[in-house]
Amino acid sequence: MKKVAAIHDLSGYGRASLTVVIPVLSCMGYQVCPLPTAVLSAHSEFAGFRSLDLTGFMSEAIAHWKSLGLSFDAIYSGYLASERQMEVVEGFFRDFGNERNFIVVDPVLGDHGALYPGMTAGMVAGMRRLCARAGVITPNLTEAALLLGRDPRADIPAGEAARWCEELCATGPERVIITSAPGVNGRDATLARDGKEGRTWRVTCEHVPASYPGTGDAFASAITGCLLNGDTLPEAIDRAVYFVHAGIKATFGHAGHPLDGIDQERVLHYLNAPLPCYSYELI
Ligand code: PXL
Repeated sequence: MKKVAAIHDLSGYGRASLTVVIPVLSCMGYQVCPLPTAVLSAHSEFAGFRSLDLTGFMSEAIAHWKSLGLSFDAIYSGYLASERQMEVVEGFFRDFGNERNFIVVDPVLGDHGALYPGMTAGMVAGMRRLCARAGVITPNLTEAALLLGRDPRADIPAGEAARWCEELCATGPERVIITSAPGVNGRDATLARDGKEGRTWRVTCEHVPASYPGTGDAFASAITGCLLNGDTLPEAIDRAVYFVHAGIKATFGHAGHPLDGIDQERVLHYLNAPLPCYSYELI
């Protein structure tokens, strides 16, 4: 059984982080080993959320894992609750990263042109350092702009995000995947650059006029599972987009509260279904 160290928070309400990461990767047949970064009453887009920072506990848990001699096939980090945590996670990458596994960093910082509540400039800098040590990073368009020091509120033309993938690759990660980028004809694009191969891929899908927190976690978890499965980079983004889009459509059809996230429970089986067709393109 392949094992994934999952460094994310546990949000009690509103599907995000570990409540998304664990079901997606378990459903794909991987053992998830959570290293919780914080416990929240609900994800941070709910006003008045309460958060318990677990930075001190993380160091103790890591020391215990080292004493157990654990190893992982993938290391996958997401929402971190403090600048100090970024250093702890950097240490984790140094201690547990090796030539037989890979590191995925989902640089959870913000969306729709703004930082999430509680995120600071120092945390953006810390996330940049973590991304430099990762094999794969999965920023949304806002996070890509923040990592590159650009204005996250600026509208960008279709095509610009592909250049951002190249720029982000030059900062360290071998593979850069940018989600929620503008595509042509009003479609949404997901772009993936393999820096070693020097190729950039694109998958587009219909734009759905709704926004659900946690879709980035569903996407990055599916990417991690697909790469563990041996998918190529374009196959992985194709499958992850297919799954997340199914989740969005399953949710968009009813009048539930968008902050509850996507109805993943109704679409988890898509993760193990054959793709109806490939839609990736080389750009
Ligand atoms: O989906 C990313 C995420 C993870 N964890 C927490 C969040 C968010 C996004 O809002 O608030 C606590």
